[in-house]
Order: sequence, then structure tokens, then C-alpha cells
Amino acid sequence: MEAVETASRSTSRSLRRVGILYDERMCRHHTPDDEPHPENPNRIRAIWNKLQSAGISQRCEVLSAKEAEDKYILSVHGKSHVDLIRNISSQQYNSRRNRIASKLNSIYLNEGSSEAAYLAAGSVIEVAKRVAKGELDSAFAIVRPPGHHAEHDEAMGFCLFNNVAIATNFLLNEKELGINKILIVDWDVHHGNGTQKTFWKDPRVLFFSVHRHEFGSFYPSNDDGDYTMIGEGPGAGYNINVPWENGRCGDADYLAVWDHILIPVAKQFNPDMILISAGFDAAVGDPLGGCCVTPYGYAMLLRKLMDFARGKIVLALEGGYNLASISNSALACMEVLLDEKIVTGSTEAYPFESTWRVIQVVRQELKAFWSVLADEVPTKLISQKAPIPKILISSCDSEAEDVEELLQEVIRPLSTLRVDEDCRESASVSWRSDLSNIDIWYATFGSNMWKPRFLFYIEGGQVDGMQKLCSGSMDKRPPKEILWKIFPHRLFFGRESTRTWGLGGVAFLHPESKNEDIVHMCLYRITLEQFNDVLHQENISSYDMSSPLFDLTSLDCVKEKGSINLEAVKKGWYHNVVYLGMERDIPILTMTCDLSDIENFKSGKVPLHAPSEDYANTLVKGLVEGGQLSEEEAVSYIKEAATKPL
Ligand code: X5A
Ligand code: ZN
Repeated sequence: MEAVETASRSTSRSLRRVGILYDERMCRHHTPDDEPHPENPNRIRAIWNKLQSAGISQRCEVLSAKEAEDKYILSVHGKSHVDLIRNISSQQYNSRRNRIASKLNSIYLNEGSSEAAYLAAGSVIEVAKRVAKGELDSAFAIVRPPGHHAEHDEAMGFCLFNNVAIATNFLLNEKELGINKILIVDWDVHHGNGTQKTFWKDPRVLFFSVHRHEFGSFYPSNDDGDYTMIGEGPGAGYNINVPWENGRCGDADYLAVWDHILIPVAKQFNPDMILISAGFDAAVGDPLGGCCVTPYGYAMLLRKLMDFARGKIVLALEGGYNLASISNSALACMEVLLDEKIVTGSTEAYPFESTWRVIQVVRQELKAFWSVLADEVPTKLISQKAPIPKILISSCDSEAEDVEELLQEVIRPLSTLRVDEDCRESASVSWRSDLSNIDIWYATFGSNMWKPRFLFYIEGGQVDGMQKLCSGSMDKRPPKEILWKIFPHRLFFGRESTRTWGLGGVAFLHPESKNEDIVHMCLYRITLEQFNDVLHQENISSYDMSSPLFDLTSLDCVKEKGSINLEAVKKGWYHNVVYLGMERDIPILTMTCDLSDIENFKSGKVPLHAPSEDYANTLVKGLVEGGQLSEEEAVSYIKEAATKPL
């Protein structure tokens, strides 16, 4: 029986019991004359439809909404506020409703508002109770109006009741549920001011909010969301704000905050349950948020939280105003809740410099309360040298197969959800323009010695005998100069076959120099930007080039150290950039394998192998047309390199 159950899990039933709640009645809250508004009924309809058509709701326990009881709402809000929301949709308020709404900050009200507000709060209570009891492992409440801006006596920011705060107090007050410590993670792009105030002095609730702040100019436009706001009295240290200094924050920024603040603190706090104020307005494509978290990013943020509270997690929708973005983000989260899909990799290279700065000040501010935050963040990280994990697809080598498999099963289903927009493009444009003014000599010892072949790396296309198409460089200007030089390095041929050239070895250079060796190299004067595009093509990877593989810091580093391994393309065969000196004040760089590969060639783990005829001919043509050797000399030069032991 057990085995049958296990086998069927991957297709039908999930490994985990996941609750999902949606109720059309929450759509009856809308603007009085149905004027356009970002916080509109289509938001939750879009999410629900998406989850249905993706077969998600069918794998979940579908729960129905319940109105919250006043006694629970009153644990967060004042009596006058509860009275107002209870009655606001009744006829007696018809003449005053709009005037009341207009006095509030970013609030509209109609005949459906009251019921929707009670249902939203009651629904989060409902799913939270079931997760707390263990009837469900986790759940998602697709509710509106949102809640996290709502304060004790005030509706604001599209929020009427603070749904998550109400559910949190419910859990803590129902003693028999055994929930004594709750972590609230607010990843809505706005600060959760209402939730923060509710638990300001309460050490049972660790409130964590990451939000655009811009020094108090982003909504709700005050200092409440500052990192200095850490709670008070017994609650001191139990309020953590991560205030972005700028928009355009994405997966890398959020992941850095998770890895260096939230996750360590969660470990130390050890919550009994986690409630997520799951706004999706930091998603790429959101009209209000201006950030660029991908569905894939949300999946990773959620996945990392599932290691705590024995996976007892409740997501409650807050903001999020691009229908496609919120639907895809919610879908990615549900996939994670249902299957605990292994999520690795990201879409961008590095967090912003401002992100590291914010992480540092937050850690500094809170280290007295959380010993896990006491250490300095390694400078290696802060100087952006260590890339955030990426999806890596290796090049023409054998690992390509298993990576493709991984891609099929795990990465593709999530990453194709990505909204097709890169709000960080400006960042990628800026490295390109910076590096497009700097010349280097790219020195080549292989097929690139034949100029027409090399030009495919600049212009794009495919040369005879080559089995793959080159994408070319962004900057299609040809090399400014070509010259030839001899260097004291060893040329050799290795690997049985490659995707690019078929059967036969391809050229490598021993990264270390020895006096008795000589290698002919063709030097192309290109820009550092173009060099990055060549590196990318030589190491065919899925690296997205939103930041350079080899930047000015790498250039300084390689000049000092002689060679540098590029982590981001470490599965490629030419990921080691070697510095060969200067020529007319311009650095000479080549790319080859690294010393560990040399060991593998020496031991036979990877074979040394003579090149195919096609490939060898390309090198000969290069040397001959470059005026370096006669055809005869070139042939014997290649032959010697292919036969001499390493
Ligand atoms: C829940 C939420 C945003 C309010 C913005 C008002 N509110 N300009 O995302
Ligand atoms: Zn928001």
C-alpha cells in the first residue's frame, strides 16, 4: 500500500497536504462606480484561474471562506474601526461612504467592502487554524482586500482589516493549538506598517518586512519602515525592517537578504508557525512596485522558509497589481508548497551595492538581539565577487546531458513562468557601455586563429565544420588590429569529442609557462565587452550576462595573479582567463582550462586526443593565412602538439 501511494504522488496526489482558499464574494469589494483601480477583483480571479488551469487547485484541499468574528478582529483593531467596517456597506452609509473613504489614505469603499473585509480576515484565520492543527501542512489564502497597512484605528493603503495580524493573534490566543512563537514574513513591496505596530512590543511575534523605502519617500512614506525600527520593551529586536534604497531589486537582492538576515534569524528564533504577508508587488512587471522578483525568485524565498516551523506556513495575499505577474508568482509558490521542488539558481548575477549596505546596517542594528548576525558579512561577498547561484548549463561537454535532464524536470517548469521582461536591463547596459571603451588583446591558439572563424564570435553565424551556431557579440565591430606573437606555453589537444567540432580533440593551452614550450598565438584587439561575449560563447552557458563574466576587477586580479577561474562558467572548458603580459600598454588575455583539468588530462581521466581533420585544418589555415608558418610547418606544428605527452 505504502509503495502504491508513493508512486502515485508524483502524478496526482501531493506529498504534502496544501490548503487553498478562494471565494468569489471577495470580488464584490470594488471602486464605487467600478472605475479602474490597481486593487481590483480581477487580481484574485486571475490567480484562482491560473491555479485551476495549471491543475494546482485540484491537488490542494479547497477551503471556503468564513467571515471573521468580531472578537478576533478586536484583538488588532479598535472598536470604532470594527464598527465602521461592519456597517460601511449598509444602506444607511450610502450617502456618506464616499466621503469617508476620501478622508482615508488610499481607500475606496462600496456595498461589498464590509463582507469582503470580514471574509478576508476570516479566511486567513481559517487556513491558519487548519495548518496549526496539522490538518494541513501549509496553505494559501487568496484574499482581498489586503491587510498589512491597516492599523489599529485606520484603514489605509487598500487595506481594511489587517488579515495577517488578526490570524496571528488568533493562533497565539488559542492556547490549545500550541503556537507560541510566530514569524511573519512580509515580502510585499510596501512596508507592513499595520502589522509592525500590532506586534511592536510583542516578543512572541517576529515581524520581518522587506520593502522599498527610499529613505521614507516610498509608500506609506514615513520612517516606520526604517531599519532602526526594531520594536520596543519586551518586543525589542523582534521587528526587522529591510528598507531598499532603490527600486529594481530582484531575486539576487531578496536572496541575499534571506541568506544573510532572515534565514539565520529564523533559525535562532525557531518559530512554531510562519505567516507570509505574500504581496506580489515586488514581482517583475508590477506597475506599483518597480522591482523584479521572478516567480522563480518567489519560489526560492518560500522554499528556504519551509525548513522552519516544520513547514507550517500560511501565505496570505497582500498587494500585487500585474495580473500575469501575480498569477505566475502564486503558481510558482504553490508548486513549492506541493512538491518541495528543488529550487536552485537565479536569474541575475549580483545584489546591488545598496543591498549589501542595507544588509550590513540591519545586521549591525540587530546583532545585540540575534547573535547569528554578529559576524561581518565577508568582504568577498560584498565586493560582489561571489556570484549568486545561477542556472548553469554546461557547454559542449558531457555534463550537458544531466544538466538538460535537471532543466527538464525542475528548472524549466518554474523558469518558463518568468515574466518576459528584464527590469534590470539598465544594469546590464551599464556594464556594457563601461567595458566597451576598454581594449584588450584576445590571444587565441585554436580555431579562432583563422580570422573568418573568429569573426563568427563577433558577428554571429557558423563556419564549415562547426556544428553549432555562434550568437556573436553585442558589439559587432571587427577587431581593431591583429598581430601574432609566440609565447612560452604548451599547446595540446584533448577530449574525445565536442559538440562544436564532433569527433577529435580540441586545442588547449597549459596555463603555466615553461621556457622550452612555444605556442603561436593570434592577438585580436577587441573591447573588454566583446571579450566577455567571446568568453560566454566559448563556455556556452545559460549565464544571462546581466553582469559581466570578466570585469575591471577581474582584469586587475588576473594581472596580479596570472590567471583567474570564472566561477559562473566553471563548467565550460575555457573558463580560466590567463594573462600573457602587455602589448603597447594593452593587456593580452587568453582563455583555457584550469590546472585541475590539466591533472585530469595527465591522469587520463579526460583523454588527450588528436584533432579531427576539419578542426586541424582550421588551425593550419589560421597559421598560414596569418603569415606565420608555411602549410608544411603548420601541419607539423599541430602534429607535434597532438602527439607529445603532456
Ligand atoms: C497592499 C498594498 C499599496 C498601497 C499603495 C498606495 N498597498 N499608493 O500593496
Ligand atoms: Zn504592496
